Amino acid sequence: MTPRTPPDTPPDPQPDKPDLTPRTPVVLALGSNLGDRLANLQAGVDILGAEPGLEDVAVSPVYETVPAGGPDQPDYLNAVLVAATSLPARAILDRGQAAEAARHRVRGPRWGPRTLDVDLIVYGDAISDDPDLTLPHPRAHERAFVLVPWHDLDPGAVLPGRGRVADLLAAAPAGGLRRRRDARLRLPA
Ligand code: A4P
Ligand code: MG
Repeated sequence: MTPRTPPDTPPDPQPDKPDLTPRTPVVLALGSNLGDRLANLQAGVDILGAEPGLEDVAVSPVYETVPAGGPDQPDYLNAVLVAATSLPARAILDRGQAAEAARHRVRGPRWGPRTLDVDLIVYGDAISDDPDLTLPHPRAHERAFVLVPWHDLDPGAVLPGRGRVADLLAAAPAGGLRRRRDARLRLPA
């Protein structure tokens, strides 16, 4: 006979289940040198974090940086976001490109000015030479505007295949970078 449960009996307590979803550490770099640069970076952070999939998000201080390469163009604001994700790398790239589109980015000359650039710097220890998604980002190791804010967030960070960010930083061209203490990014709403 099936035992009858009285209607007022509470359900068996469920032991708290650990969340076993695998998470991959990710690092994204954001840059803007057109329009309201800080608003563009903030929109990038907000759009990246708007849907589930990025956890433990942290955003770096903001830096004013001299353009690297490309035509004559205004200075950039740059920042870095780190997180842990359950999403595939491609989905993160898609989110970054959706954020660029939302800020009406127009693709001009290579390394030219832009309202918002979102680059996927590192996805775990993945290494890929796919031109649509090269990992780690092929120029991150030599760019102070990526390494400095990343190091601010994680002084022990390692760039797969390249070594410790602290060491890369020592070798990267110094200068052309000024911390903007008056400009701060909020975590995604
Ligand atoms: N792509 C491949 N791998 C990646 C990746 N890891 N992350 C592909 C993001 N995109 C990746 O990108 C071109 C193509 O790269 C995309 O189709 C994507 O599938 P894009 O954003 O359209 O063009 P881009 O950003 O001009 O090209 P590129 O070569 O990625 O430029 P960089 O290296 O990002 O440099 N100076 C300062 N101070 N601050 C800056 O932020 N940024 C740049 C852009 C140049 N100078 C700068 C700054
Ligand atoms: Mg880019």
